[in-house]
Amino acid sequence: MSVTSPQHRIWWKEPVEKVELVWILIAFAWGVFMFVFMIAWHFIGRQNLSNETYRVAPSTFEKKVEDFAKKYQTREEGGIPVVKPPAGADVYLLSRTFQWWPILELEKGQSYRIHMSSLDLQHGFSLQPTNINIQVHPGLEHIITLTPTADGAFGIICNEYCGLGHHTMTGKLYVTQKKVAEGGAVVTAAAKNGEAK
Ligand SMILES: [Cu+2]
Repeated sequence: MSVTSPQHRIWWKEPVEKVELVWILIAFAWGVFMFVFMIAWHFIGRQNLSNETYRVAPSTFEKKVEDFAKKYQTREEGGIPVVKPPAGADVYLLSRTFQWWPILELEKGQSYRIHMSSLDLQHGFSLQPTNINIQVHPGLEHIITLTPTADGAFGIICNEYCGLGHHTMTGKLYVTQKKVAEGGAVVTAAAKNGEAK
């Protein structure tokens, strides 16, 4: 049996069925509502990272990070400085092909302002195994406020394809807990950090 031709030549120009129109309007209204509601996700369910962003020249940012690393470096791992800023400090982390620099060491329960920027291409900061992601652009300094709630060693990976070495672009973030030693002195878990998991 062959397919029969439509009865009328202009078969497609029909008025929109009322039910279809209602559904289009509902879907459109829902889309508009969700667009406006995006702001609410900053407050509900801790979903979006609230951040501040400023313009910065890559060379200026590089200098800031180097000064920061020099000031608070505690040791070195594989040629990369491990930097432990004081609680509440401004913390700097730079991304470049194909590296997150330096290694950071923060204290659990303390809030830090993390400044991030890229020296070359767009990279994606992704803190593993948590669900914290932020796009990092050259020329822009992104600042997030972070309060670690768990201690241990966290991995930083790049989740924005940035070139041939993208898959090797990893970094590290240690979160240590303040401990009171037997002698009463305050030590941090960082002391045995070389082989932190
Ligand atoms: Cu990448």
